[in-house]
Amino acid sequence: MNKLIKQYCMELGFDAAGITTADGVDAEHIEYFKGWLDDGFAAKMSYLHRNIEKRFEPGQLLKGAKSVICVALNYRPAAEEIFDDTPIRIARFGQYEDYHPFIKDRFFQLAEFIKNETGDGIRFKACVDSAPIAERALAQRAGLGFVGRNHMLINPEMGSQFLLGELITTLELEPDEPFEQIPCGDCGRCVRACPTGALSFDGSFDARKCISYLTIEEPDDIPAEYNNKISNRIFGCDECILACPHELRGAARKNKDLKFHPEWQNLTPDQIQNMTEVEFQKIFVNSGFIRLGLDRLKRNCKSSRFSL
Ligand code: B12
Ligand code: SF4
Ligand code: SF4
Repeated sequence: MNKLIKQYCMELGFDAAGITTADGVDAEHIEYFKGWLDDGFAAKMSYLHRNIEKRFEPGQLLKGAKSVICVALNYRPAAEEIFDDTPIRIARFGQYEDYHPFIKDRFFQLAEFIKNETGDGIRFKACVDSAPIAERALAQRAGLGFVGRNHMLINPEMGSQFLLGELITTLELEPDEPFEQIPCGDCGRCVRACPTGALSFDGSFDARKCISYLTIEEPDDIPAEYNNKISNRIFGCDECILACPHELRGAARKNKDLKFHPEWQNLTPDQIQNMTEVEFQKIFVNSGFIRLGLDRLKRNCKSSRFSL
């Protein structure tokens, strides 16, 4: 059954799939996560303080859960799709249509496929990003990669430009071997590449300083001290990913169904400042920008940042 499921995941356009049990995540992850919250590193992401038990216990999200099917969707653009020196910079994942419904749709197809193979009675819960679930920890346990000093789940063959999703199920499946940690050792490229000092050599990560947090999650004004460090990044940041030597081997995405809009980076800050709500909805339809909203997008395009 595992082989059939993984084959079907590839047919659905995922780039890797692994299976783990629905057992709770190791206590050290819970401790690490709680310590991270206590240190204030989660900034204003209050939702991370809620549902802590669910986050580490897939069985709390689906009664009777036995297994978790973890998938990775490669979003690395091909070399010819990458534009430099654009007026604004958008993190690569943000240049695509919203990946949440995209992965969920494929999970619904996967669930149908499994039901057809096993008979009715099996139940499922599809999780992509927004569910309270420790995605990187489960993906590591399902054999998809290890967590690097940059906090990304890294697969030595793919790098880390991939998105994660989990299909929790009541079906009992043979779990894969967890991915063994590859030590980062003396390498600290991600730490040095981070424009704001959000990452530290000791492995800590402070979301309050992270450009991805400041441009996507921060609800209020962005502290002016970050202006020149954020520069023309208006949605997310990729520096700690691109600096990682594990990125060198990764191939470009195979799945071209996830709509890609690198041309958004040719919008100028002035065009965004003058954009109406109707124009915003039309340009960014079905993308992560809709959740950000036009007001915060304009905030991210403050002229003070572009003149530095
Ligand atoms: C909150 C969040 C953010 C926050 C905080 C980021 C962070 N590092 O925590 C912000 C807004 C800053 C953010 C940014 C980004 N995010 Co984000 N984010 C999430 C979310 C919703 C929760 C992550 C979380 O629980 N953070 C809390 C910290 C403590 O968890 P963690 O760093 O993942 O560490 C866990 C383990 O790795 C482990 N661990 C880590 N270090 C150590 C050390 C020790 C000693 C131990 C024991 C354990 C341990 O313990 C933790 C608990 O299990 C997940 C989706 C999800 N539901 O999981 C996506 C997710 C992690 N994000 C994702 C992405 C793509 C990004 C960005 C690359 C987007 C961008 N280009 O701007 C950046 C990357 C920034 C970075 N270097 O992490 C992907 C990552 C895919 C991958 N290959 O790893 C996810 C999985 C979403 C998805 N479904 O694909 N994100
Ligand atoms: S996403 Fe950017 S700001 Fe955030 S930790 Fe990585 S390099 Fe630093
Ligand atoms: S850049 Fe170096 S230290 Fe950072 S995650 Fe990659 S291997 Fe680890």
